[in-house]
Amino acid sequence: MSEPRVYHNLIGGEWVASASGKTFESRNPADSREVVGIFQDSSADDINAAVAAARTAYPTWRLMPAPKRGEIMFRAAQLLRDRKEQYSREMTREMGKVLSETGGDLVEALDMLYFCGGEGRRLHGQTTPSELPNKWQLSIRQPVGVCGLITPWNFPMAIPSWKMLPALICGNTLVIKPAEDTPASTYNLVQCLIDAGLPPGVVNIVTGYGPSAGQPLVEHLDVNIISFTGSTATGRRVTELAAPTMKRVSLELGGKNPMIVLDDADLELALEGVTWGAFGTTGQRCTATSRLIVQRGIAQEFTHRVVERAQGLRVGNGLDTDAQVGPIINQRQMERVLNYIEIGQQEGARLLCGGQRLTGGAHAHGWFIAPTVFADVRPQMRIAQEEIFGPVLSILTVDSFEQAITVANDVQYGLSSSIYTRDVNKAYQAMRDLYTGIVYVNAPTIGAEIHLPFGGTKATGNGHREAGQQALDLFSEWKSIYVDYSGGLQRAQIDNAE
Ligand code: UN1
Repeated sequence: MSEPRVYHNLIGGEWVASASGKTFESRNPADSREVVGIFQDSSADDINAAVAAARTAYPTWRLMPAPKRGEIMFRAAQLLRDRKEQYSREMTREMGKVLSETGGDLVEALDMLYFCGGEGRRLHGQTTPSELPNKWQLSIRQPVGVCGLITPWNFPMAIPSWKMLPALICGNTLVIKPAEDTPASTYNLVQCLIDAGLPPGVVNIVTGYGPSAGQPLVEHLDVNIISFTGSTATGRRVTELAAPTMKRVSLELGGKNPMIVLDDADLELALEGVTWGAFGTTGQRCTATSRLIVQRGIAQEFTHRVVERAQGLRVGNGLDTDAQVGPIINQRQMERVLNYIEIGQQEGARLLCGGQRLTGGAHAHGWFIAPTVFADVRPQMRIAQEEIFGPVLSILTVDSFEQAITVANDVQYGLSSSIYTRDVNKAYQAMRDLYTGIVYVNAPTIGAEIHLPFGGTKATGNGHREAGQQALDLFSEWKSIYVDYSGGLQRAQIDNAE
């Protein structure tokens, strides 16, 4: 095995070691003997230098015409496409998910490059008539300044792209702190931008842990926006830390996403959907299907078929083309998932399959958990309420459509939801009544596209949305402009009332 690469922080266009000289290792979750890379263990000094570099780059970047900023993204997209195979492999080594999924993660970043590149020629505002003659008015977006971006490990390239690219196209500069488990993919995406002509200091990368590197970024007086994706508990902490500086904070947090399957559903389709929604990405998506709410008439048969599917899934190293489900990201997270499985059993749910760590053979050195299904789950059990973030599906049985909607909504989260039915009236009622940021009909809870807003209600966030044109609202301030070409003082209507 070759020597692991040493990655440096990117500050003002230079690759630099952390001020303290400390580093940390990122290891392959499918084989923890393998060091994927060595990264800088950064602290406030490094964050301060990176924020200063972003601030220095800001005046020039702000004034670069937005279509030109977009052209850099189009060129970067071409490079990213050319490097897809290599970068996907590197992503599987650091994050664990299977190659087809890391390829998809990269494609999501590619889509975002094209989408935001295109926004460079739109960034639409409004023009409106005036109350007065010979007067013209419009609204435009202006950038906000320096953005601090803190990203999670489950989408190592897609989520950094969701945050970086809208920030950049609006004319902001930024500092990104990627998750300590998966920083390499952020480097790969940024390398494409640099090779495409991104000026120094516009994007700065600082790696490290939450308390030592994330916190000083959140608290920094010269950072205008924080965009964070992660757990609800950390999101709450980010809000508290940012509050004294009055900066804008966007949070993308947990989910406990339900899939409803009614008696009249196409069961084969629903089966495909729940298998993918619950066990794709090893259940480590904030959109993962973690509750299956089935109507009583089909509950027994459908549960049986779900278990059969779950047992048939091949768990292994994501680089192995035969594997369908990869490992859990790290030991701590694996133990957390196993702990939830224990809680489920103590609460009286019926464990139908999985439930244990896989060891020996190809699993000997990784963090693998067998796809797990619980039945007889009641709505108030912890495994029906709390985000597990692993390959664990809780099945709840209900008597009616109405009860299904009530149970679906009765959690603290509101990211994604789904319903399988052939009844068009029920489908429309569900679209109206499921109180989540994303609703799917006859599709699982995962698979959002980047040109629609992404985010959730309640404890899933704080009202902002990522992706889509809504992402631009986070990264810009509106400016309304009035131009009077009458040659005289015209008082506004409110100052001129009869
Ligand atoms: C996440 O898990 O944080 O909708 C993002 C999806 C993906 C993104 C998930 N496009 O499943």
